[in-house]
Amino acid sequence: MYERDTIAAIATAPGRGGIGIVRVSGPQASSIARQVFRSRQSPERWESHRLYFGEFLDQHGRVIDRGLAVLMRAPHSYTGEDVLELHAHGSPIVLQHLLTHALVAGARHAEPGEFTRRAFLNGRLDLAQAEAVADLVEARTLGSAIVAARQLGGQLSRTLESLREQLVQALALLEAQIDFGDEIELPVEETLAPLCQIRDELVRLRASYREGALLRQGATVALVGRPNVGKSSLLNALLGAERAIVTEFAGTTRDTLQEVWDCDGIPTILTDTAGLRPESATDPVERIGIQRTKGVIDRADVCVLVLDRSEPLQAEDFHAWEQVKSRSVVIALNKSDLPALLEVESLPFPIPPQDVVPVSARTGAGLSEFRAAVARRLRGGSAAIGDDLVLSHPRHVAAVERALDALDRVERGVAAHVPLDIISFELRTGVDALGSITGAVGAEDVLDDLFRRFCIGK
Ligand SMILES: Nc1nc2c(ncn2[C@@H]2O[C@H](COP(=O)(O)OP(=O)(O)OP(=O)(O)O)[C@@H](O)[C@H]2O)c(=O)[nH]1
Ligand SMILES: [Mg+2]
Repeated sequence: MYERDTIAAIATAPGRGGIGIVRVSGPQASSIARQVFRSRQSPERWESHRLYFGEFLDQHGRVIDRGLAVLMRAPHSYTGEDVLELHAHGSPIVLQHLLTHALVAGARHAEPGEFTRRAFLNGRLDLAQAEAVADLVEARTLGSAIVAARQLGGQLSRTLESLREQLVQALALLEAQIDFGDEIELPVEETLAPLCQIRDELVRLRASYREGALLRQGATVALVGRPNVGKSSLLNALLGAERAIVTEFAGTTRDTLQEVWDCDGIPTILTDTAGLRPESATDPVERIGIQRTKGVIDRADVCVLVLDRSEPLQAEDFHAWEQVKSRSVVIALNKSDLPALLEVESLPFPIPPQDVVPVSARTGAGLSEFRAAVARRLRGGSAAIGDDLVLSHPRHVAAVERALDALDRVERGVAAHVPLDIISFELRTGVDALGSITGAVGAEDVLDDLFRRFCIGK
């Protein structure tokens, strides 16, 4: 367990803001409220979860701000302890002095993630939910936030708990058979029949990991092509901002440029690259740029080959295709606002038509179809999973794999008529694997690793 002292931290992001919050959790929360906050009613008599107006005091008793304070009494708070929140104006200086006063009044400065760690230790959140808090704070697109919010809401935990519960029931029946085998007339196949359905659900969850990992970890997309086809213009159009330099001269972009891009909910690093030409045709600076482009191609999850639709294909376009053809590719037929010389159907590259999208960086035409095509390629050709539950953590998918392996061994064991206690052992391995996701089993080793990812005050 943990030492039940009182912790405090500034909970809002560093820098100036409209409102800044100092958060305190632990048994001394209300006595600290009495010292740092002056209101008409003494905090000991405050109603739980109600905002009170008053003055914030520094450690010398000087008024440094006016604002609101709320006490959320245990166990109905984020941490499960008495929690005090001081809502001041968001001046970093005021917040720092307010925090200092709380520390002088008896609190200790919180470690990163310590509030959430206490929430876990007090049973307010399970491990999967605590992980979701970190994911939510870090989410870079709405899609990532929605996955994390579902996990925080306990949807994943409930599904896994229910599967684990069913495994436990099968295990109990099996153990009864081991102990009282003579008196129970139940074939082991029947006892283990529910395992089939559990396995199907676990297989579905395992398959959802690709989508979950994409939304949580993001992906990389590279814009590639010969000089002057409009790669930089396309990057600017997709971002809605003039980030890359665009000119009518071939060879404008010399170095790679990376920007964060929301690709239909998938957080993506979009890279603009130097135009590709056979290296023999280039000067030393351009050569280095092209080398970098090749490095980007090797690392990208999807390479976008940009072609200029208003011109016939050139040797350099074929050269660029050679560089990307072994990767996952989407073709952007750019400059579609001009008279077209290239058509989706007549391209000489072996690529499915749905992965070729006419666009115009100039007018913005086709950009949403383009985003959808790239997102589909990032998902390996499948559509978004929508409202279904997804696994988004490597730790979770590893546990599901362990559970599935155990169920396989159970099935093989039954077929080979191995002794029931060995089957029961394997089944228990599966139960524990699922339990490790929510922290019902063996949470200790995960805790330190997890909470290191948090910011202080969360
Ligand atoms: N009409 C039209 N012109 C475009 C479009 N996209 C880009 N251009 C023009 O094409 C020229 C080259 O654009 P860039 O974005 O610099 O091309 P790039 O592929 O980045 O070129 P490098 O950096 O040299 O490899 C510029 O004059 C752009 O204005 C488009 O969709 N329509
Ligand atoms: Mg460029």
